[in-house]
Amino acid sequence: MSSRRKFIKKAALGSVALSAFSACGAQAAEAISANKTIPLKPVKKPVIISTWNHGLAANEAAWNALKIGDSGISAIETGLKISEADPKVRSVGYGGLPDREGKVTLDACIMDQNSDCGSVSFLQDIKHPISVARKVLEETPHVMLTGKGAQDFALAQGFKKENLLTAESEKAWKNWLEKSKYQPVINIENHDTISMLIIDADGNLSGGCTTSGAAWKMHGRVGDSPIIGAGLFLDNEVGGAAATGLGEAVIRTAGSAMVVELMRQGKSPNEACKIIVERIYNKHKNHKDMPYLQVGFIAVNKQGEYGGYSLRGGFNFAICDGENGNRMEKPDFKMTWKD
Ligand code: SD4
Repeated sequence: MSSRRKFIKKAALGSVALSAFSACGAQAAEAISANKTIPLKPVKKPVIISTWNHGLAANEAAWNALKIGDSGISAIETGLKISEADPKVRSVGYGGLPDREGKVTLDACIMDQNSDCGSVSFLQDIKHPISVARKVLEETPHVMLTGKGAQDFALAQGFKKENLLTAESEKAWKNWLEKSKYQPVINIENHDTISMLIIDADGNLSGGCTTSGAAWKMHGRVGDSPIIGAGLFLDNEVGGAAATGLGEAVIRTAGSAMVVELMRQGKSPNEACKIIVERIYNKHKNHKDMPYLQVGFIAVNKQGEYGGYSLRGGFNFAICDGENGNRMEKPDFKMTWKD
């Protein structure tokens, strides 16, 4: 392409991008403290929704990727890598809290508008599991790679081995070792997965999840986050959903897939998330996990409506759209931690 044609194409892209992308610039990326009623009307696309406070920085990076013309899954990867690289985020990637043997083991998955997906689980010593998951999608005939096989694949793809256990996380593990009591501390103490959904300017969906999983888990434990249908699911005809919280409960109920199926039947994202949280509550109300059970879902539908709901209070998500900027919202929840 001649440089003049390239320039014209870029300039044209720029004007489309400017109109669609004017609202979520770097300056807009300030947390608006929440409790804002989530609109039931569609918001202007693109829409990026991510779990928890660290979703704000991830959204901003994903937004900037879309703005320069990257695809939805590239934007997912770019956004989630921010949390994975941040040692202050003690629940994802580098700096994640380890298992009971002091090993940081990571789970991640990614899914695109064509329902193609890639996933890694029980991956060690690789800083960006979301990028390895994307390579599984693009470079293999498979959906999931796990453990040493996932690590060998990552190394063959040019990823480097790194020690992901920071001094802070090692200290926290040593403190835990003193009593070695296993009780998952999910969604409190800031131990939180990042799950992200994007609906791009053309209305196409993509999504991803990445996590170090439950702190002090058994060595080899895999949660919901790398499991398509549990931690993440989307159908480009309908919408997408993603989870955070006690992965075992989300797997038992095929949580994210069920949220999408309810949206297919006409439920709004908020309603669909609420119905599945109620189902999880009903299945677990007499279960041994109930005292520490937390699950939260985010969802977006094809029209650009979004929502979320959690079992217990404390859950929030970052949302960035074409008209309201990047901000935090707190969805409704069923009960408090005292209930
Ligand atoms: C897991 N769902 O491994 C993840 C943990 C999580 O907020 O979401 N924490 O079970």
